[in-house]
Amino acid sequence: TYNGTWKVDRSENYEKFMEQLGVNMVKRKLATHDNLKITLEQTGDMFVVKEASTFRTLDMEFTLGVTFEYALADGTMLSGSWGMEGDMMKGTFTRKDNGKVLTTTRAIVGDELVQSYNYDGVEAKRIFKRG
Ligand code: MYR
Repeated sequence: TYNGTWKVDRSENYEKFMEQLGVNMVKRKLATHDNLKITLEQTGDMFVVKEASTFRTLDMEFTLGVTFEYALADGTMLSGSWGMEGDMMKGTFTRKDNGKVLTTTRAIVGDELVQSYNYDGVEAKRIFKRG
């Protein structure tokens, strides 16, 4: 189950990924230490998500397979949805400003939540521990 609170523990290639997204250097440096904390609560196909970081706090919900909008911390708007493939969450989102696609997955690996991100050929990971 994905339910619970997850605190980012480490990241892989996240700065390159943000650079590809067009995030400037100062923000990339800040985002590397954003203390991201995500709380997920799934009921059937519906997820309630609380996001907290040094940038903002955000409460939202989505339903698997249903398109919704999501703003990145810098205001970049994405539109897309999450789905399930076996036990893995797979999200496909499109940037509203340039039409490029960002894909992301969440999987539980051991006692960690591993989130992968892919944009424009650049892949990154953030690994979360229960907190
Ligand atoms: C959620 O389930 O947490 C809400 C929906 C997430 C949508 C896609 C996430 C992409 C995040 C990319 C981070 C890039 C930061 C520069």
